[in-house]
Amino acid sequence: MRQYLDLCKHILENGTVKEDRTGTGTISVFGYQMRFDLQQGFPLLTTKKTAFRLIASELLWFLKGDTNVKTLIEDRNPIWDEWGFQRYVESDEYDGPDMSDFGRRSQKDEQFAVIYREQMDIYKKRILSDEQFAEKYGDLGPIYGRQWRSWASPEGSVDQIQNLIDGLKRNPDSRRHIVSAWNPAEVEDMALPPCHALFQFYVADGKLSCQLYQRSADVFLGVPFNIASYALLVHLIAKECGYDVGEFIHTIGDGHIYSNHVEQVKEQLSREPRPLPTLRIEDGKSIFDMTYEDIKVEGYDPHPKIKAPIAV
Ligand code: UFP
Repeated sequence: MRQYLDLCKHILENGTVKEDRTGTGTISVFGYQMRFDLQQGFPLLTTKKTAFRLIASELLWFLKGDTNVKTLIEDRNPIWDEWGFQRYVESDEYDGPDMSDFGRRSQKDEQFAVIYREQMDIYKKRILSDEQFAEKYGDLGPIYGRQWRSWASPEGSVDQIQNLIDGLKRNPDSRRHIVSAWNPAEVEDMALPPCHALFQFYVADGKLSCQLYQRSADVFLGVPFNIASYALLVHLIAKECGYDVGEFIHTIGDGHIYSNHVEQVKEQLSREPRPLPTLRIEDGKSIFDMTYEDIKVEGYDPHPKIKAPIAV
């Protein structure tokens, strides 16, 4: 994963100090591209331990068209917890302690962090036990799952993933194998406007490739997940359509390192990358019916985890 370390180095050396929505501050570049040949191994970061189980569970959740955090909480996957929680604490129904700006405050104020964790725990337990509550406060709005599987149209809805699979089988040479999560009419209603906004698939020599346009990329926390998630998507779609895997091409818009991740990034740059793991997907299931237990990485031997605060 030299490609990833090169991106980190490129930002540290060429980036501009830039303010951002979360108030954390970043070093940022605009426009960057990485290529991963998926025949050379599965691109899961080896310079820090990266939780593949969470990545697989989130991708399968997108592919099922699900937009409710309940499924992820059932999978013990915390990736979207903050976004669901935010919807609840900003609603009229919430009457607990003040949770405004909980992301930043819980990082700076240990006393507040304890109360925040308590409230988050209550929220998650209620999502799991109270169906009506989950329907109302677990839903993250028309995010990826909705746009991928049922983009609203005047005639009903468009299943972009099914269309992609059908198109790749029927007409591999087409230059129109595109899926967009960026629905301008609905961006306002989403818990988080899509970061991985649009992707295109491509078939040549029996191999399937994908290029992603990611408008905004948190290089330390988000990007290792995004790379592995799209590499997995290529494997899944390739299996479904009967192709070998080709390349994943990752094109980034605003690529940034948050100011409170700089030390962690430098720590990673001091580590030597290790051989990439490989991926094994159980046979016999459609990609829409899989669970994360059907997907395994093998031979993954990363350097230890590196902790860093997330900017909400
Ligand atoms: N982010 C990623 N990858 C993702 C995702 C979020 O890097 O898959 F969902 C980061 C990018 C940015 C923040 O730091 O989350 C989103 O903020 P904004 O909408 O202001 O770009």
